[in-house]
Amino acid sequence: MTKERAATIALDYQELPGTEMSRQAEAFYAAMNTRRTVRDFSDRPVPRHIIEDCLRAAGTAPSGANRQPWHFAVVTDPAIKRQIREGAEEEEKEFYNSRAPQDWLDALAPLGTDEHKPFLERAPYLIVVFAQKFDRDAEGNKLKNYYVTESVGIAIGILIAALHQAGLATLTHTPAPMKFLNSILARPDTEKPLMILVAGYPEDDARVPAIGRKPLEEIASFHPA
Ligand code: IYR
Repeated sequence: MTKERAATIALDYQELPGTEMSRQAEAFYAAMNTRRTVRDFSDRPVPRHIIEDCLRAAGTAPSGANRQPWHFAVVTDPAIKRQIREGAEEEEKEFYNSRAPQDWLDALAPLGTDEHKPFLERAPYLIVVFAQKFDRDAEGNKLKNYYVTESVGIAIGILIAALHQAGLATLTHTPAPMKFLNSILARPDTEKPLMILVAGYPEDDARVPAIGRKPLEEIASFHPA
């Protein structure tokens, strides 16, 4: 069987003048550098169209074989939020009281986290991100996806950046194991929950850990220097 190449279209691209390029790069870094992981959320509502646009942005992520192997389950219903909180706190209680080795607990100490997750009910949005290990073709046959975790990770990164640019606070929350989310949200077992992205306004008196970021010299090397 011969494989046909996909049809192509001209790339929509506008080169930036050098000064504008520098400005944009600097401004984006400055904006992203104000992002903090927040745990003190306000219950103020956020318009749904804001979340929708941020999800559209997430959906522009590159993905293995362009399979776009992500699903975002967006929860605002208080009863579903309560169920998610109960499921998560059950796992977290296990984690903090027995499952986590001491070195992991020590690593988490600066963050001040524990098994109580009130933000799962208080924040206006819980975006549960599922990775689709398989697709279904028109006949319902399983179709393998590729680089699924990488692809969904990139989409989540773009989603976090989009929500931050829209002026919202986020928290990446990963209770483990997360299988309970498939049943609460009626997602098929071909999908694996990767994370709960909590989104909303921060509480007026929100506080965050006094921790910093590694400098460029520590996170990058140039060849040649
Ligand atoms: N999932 C737990 C523990 C936790 C683990 C890591 I690694 C963190 O960076 C933060 C928390 C919790 O959410 O409390």
